[in-house]
Amino acid sequence: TAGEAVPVAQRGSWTSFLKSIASFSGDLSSLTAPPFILSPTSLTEFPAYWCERPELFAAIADAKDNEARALAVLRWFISTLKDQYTSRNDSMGSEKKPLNPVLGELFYGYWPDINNRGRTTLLVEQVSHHPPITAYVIENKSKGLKLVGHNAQKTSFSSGSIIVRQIGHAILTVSGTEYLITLPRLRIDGLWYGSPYIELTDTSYIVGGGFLSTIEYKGKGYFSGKSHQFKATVVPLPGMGGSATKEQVVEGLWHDKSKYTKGPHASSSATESFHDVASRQKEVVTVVGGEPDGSQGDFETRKLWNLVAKGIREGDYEVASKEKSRIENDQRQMRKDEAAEERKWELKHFKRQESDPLYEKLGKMAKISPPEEDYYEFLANWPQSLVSN
Ligand code: CLR
Repeated sequence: TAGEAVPVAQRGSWTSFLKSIASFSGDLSSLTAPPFILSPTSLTEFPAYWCERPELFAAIADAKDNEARALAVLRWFISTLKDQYTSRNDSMGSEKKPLNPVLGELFYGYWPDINNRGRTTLLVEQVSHHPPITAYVIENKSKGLKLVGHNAQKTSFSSGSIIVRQIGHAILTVSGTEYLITLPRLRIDGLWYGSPYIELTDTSYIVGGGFLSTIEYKGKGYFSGKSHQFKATVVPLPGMGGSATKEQVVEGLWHDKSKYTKGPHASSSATESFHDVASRQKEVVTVVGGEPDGSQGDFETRKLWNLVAKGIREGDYEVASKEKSRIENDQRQMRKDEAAEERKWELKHFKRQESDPLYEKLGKMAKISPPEEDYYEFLANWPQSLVSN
């Protein structure tokens, strides 16, 4: 039945929320949703999902040749999907509506150096509010690894589901070699019952270092009867020095296990496993304040949203919505003041660039569309508290 998972008192507002999504496309973040579906976490925290298995990230640097490195990048990428797309279901029972970051919102953290994997640092800034755009950097300096990216979403509604097209891309640099990473499309199902969950669809790409990985996503009933299926095909790019292997295929479930189904690792009598997400515990990021003394500034996400998050967690929605309105009013006032004084809000860590030559160059090799995208250049100004910690 409709709204099965919705508290009885909120069923009416859930139905009107669904109606408003259905007759609307664009920026979902601005729609008012009933309390039961609110998450206490801002979208600025989401880039941490890229590195919750830090040793798999570090392993990219240890690969012995281009082919092994392409597979290591793919393995790390696949390992992030469970955290990116199913972790709210695990921690909160369903997908929820994250807090909509304010312009200039910040999030800093790190994963410690354990077993010589190196220390990995994270920096996130909300670089646009309308539409919401989040830029981030994840760096493991001792391994020569850096991931810089930004993301935004275009949403639409189709036969009862929310379709989310991800805008933006990431560039992974491995000691001077660049990989372009594009992002899958999402379908949010389970809305009718009030228990949303994500299925990935379409195709995403990883291209660089002489190889192209094409990752196809399917839900129940395509390659098998299970949810969260993927099939990744890894091929050497023409004119990149050649490789003995023509094509390798990996298939499985992105939130669980996958194995090689074509290529040298699959041809032996015992097919090798490619990845098993459950074989490693995820490690949440350690949050660090960006102020010189290591405390959090007013725009750092956990401090900014503290009372809203507390209200949501404790079911005190009156406090939550009062605080949320206060933050939004402050924002409106800031924009007004800027307009009156003819100045613009200045980003702290990034500079927007109209086009990204790396995206164009690498994207062309894989015929990725759109052929051009903008990007946010990292100004390489890590807060001191994060560097020396
Ligand atoms: C943000 C970038 C991350 C991956 C990711 C995971 C979940 C996505 C989120 C992105 C964007 C916002 C999102 C969310 C799931 C639900 C939420 C699409 C892509 C929307 C705005 C909320 C819909 C409301 C229903 C849940 C009721 O790397």
